[in-house]
Amino acid sequence: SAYQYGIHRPKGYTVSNHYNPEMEKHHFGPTHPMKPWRLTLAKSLITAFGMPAAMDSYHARAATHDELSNFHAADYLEYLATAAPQQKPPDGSESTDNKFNLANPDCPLFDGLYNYCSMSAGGSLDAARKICTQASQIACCWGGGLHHAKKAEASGFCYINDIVLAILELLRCYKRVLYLDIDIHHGDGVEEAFFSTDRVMTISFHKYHPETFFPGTGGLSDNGPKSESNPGSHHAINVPLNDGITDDQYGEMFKTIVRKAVDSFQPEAIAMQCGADSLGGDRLGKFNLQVTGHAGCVEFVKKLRLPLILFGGGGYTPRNVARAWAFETSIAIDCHRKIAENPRIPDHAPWRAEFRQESLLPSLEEILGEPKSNKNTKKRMDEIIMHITEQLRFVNK
Ligand code: V1P
Ligand code: CA
Ligand code: ZN
Repeated sequence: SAYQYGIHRPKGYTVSNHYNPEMEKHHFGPTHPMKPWRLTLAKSLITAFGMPAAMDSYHARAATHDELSNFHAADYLEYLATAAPQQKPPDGSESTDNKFNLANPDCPLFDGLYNYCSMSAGGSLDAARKICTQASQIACCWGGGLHHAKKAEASGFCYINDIVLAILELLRCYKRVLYLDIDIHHGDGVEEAFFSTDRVMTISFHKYHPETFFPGTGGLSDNGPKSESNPGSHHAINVPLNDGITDDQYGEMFKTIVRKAVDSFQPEAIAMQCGADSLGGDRLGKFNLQVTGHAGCVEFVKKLRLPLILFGGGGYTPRNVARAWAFETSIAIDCHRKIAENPRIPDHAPWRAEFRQESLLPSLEEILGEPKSNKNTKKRMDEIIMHITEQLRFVNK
């Protein structure tokens, strides 16, 4: 099918894909929204359209305990590696589980948890190393992107922060790294990890509604600890959005803000979390983005021609998550125009019936049912851009 679609290696640069299919076998529990099986569907589309012919595919190894300890606390890792699945905290009493925020409905202890986490991180670390040695110019790790994990705490379906680990690796060879996060949730774990350095700028776009929407952080004026002595001051950018944002509005915000940030910060590499829960019809998300709108952000970033890692992240309607990450892979290898011309999912795609519509790029109505009403005003979007423009005055490199 690579032949059928005319898919070949892009000229002048190399793309790599870092993935361990063992990840698919892990289950958070029957009612939990995080389904590693969405990775199976993404793989189905990527292979059915013949994309592996155009990139270097690496079987991601598991990250070592030592590698994980570059960010995470030793006692937390120790506990993650040894905690028994389904362990219930004793009634009413404080337990170790509470200390690390484990064994709650968001972050259950499941069978093989430590393996799952270390494979996710292994892929992201491999990706970062290929970017460092310039063996790849774009590296994809759709099994990564777990942006909420903290140094010694699990949070929001994330246990190990593979993104922080990968950025730490990038910082060995690049002076400044820009982190972009289009998951519908605030990228709080990554933001916090780099609060005190001016070598990483973080920008998260997210739904912000502190009382009702997880994690409740990431307001427009939350730009990290501000002090004369903190070089990281002003380097955390937040774009708080409301329900129902559309492709046009989101794309405009994304391009305007990223363009300005790149001009001021002058990054040498980019790490981008592509959480697909910002798509319309997501089980947890509330935005109206289509696959083409979501992927338009990736295309814009690719055109900056900086070394780039693409991570997965959230995404809770598996068939659409798979569509987004497959189409974004096609952008990386520059065959998205060919695929958009004939987006019909090939007959031989594994699990084809699971995709419901035949198209890789179904319309908003097809993936959404009813679109959410758009609660984002032009006035508020302008205020956000104004605030960020002011903030960036402090960041001239
Ligand atoms: O809202 C919460 C917690 C529960 N409240 C006490 C606060 N948790 C959310 C977590 C969302 C995590 C998103 C992760 C990511 O950014 C990156 C991978 O996408 C939550 C939700 C929700 N609707 O926001 N947890 C659950 N739903 C949930 C539902 C069923 C079973 C387990 C968890
Ligand atoms: Ca985000
Ligand atoms: Zn999310």
